[in-house]
Amino acid sequence: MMVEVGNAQPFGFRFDPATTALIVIDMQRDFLEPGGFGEALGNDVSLLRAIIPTTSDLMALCRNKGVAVIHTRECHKPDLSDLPAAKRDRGAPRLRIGDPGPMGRILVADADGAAIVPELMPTGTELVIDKPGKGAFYATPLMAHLTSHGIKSLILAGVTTEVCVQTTMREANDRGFDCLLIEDATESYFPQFKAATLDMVRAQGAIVGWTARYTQLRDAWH
Ligand code: C5J
Repeated sequence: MMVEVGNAQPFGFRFDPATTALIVIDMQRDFLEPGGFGEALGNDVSLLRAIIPTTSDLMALCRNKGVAVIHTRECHKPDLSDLPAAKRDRGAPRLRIGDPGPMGRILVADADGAAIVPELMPTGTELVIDKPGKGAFYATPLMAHLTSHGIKSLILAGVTTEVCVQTTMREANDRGFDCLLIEDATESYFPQFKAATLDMVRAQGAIVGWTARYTQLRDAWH
């Protein structure tokens, strides 16, 4: 049965839970905890931690309704063969990708820092996509997985709004998915970038997709 989030922006978002998945993007210790990559880039990670409770509620809602929860992690192979020099050298952080940090090597797949924060742990059966880029479709099996499961709509959450979340949402939109971004389950180190991203996404009649608050989705989904 179709669900309509009537107060989504810029207008009502309709989806069929049977053909919908939730993608939770990069809720990793390296972005959310002190000592990780986010902090090495000079950011205040406490801003991002604030969305953990809402994201947890969103995951519980989707699990309850039988909607698949897919997680992504931005990380690289231990030999860094999937890390372009242009990415490693950008931003002049205190610690670069692959360098040893307090939580192991920064953004390397088997390091503690690349793990998803304990509060949002995937269940044993949920798909976790490791991605070397900002978008979750680039160099990953995500598209093949969504196609084989008949998914047509995506609910999105995670960090950071203007980087990996927006990139993934744009990739998904170009591939034909209807996307709803949950406003209070996504965050940026820069509040003005988050606000601008939400505006960009829903401008021009949902040119990239829709946004809604968690409670608006929950209340629409009886
Ligand atoms: C960034 C991300 N910001 N997950 N990664 O480098 O948004």
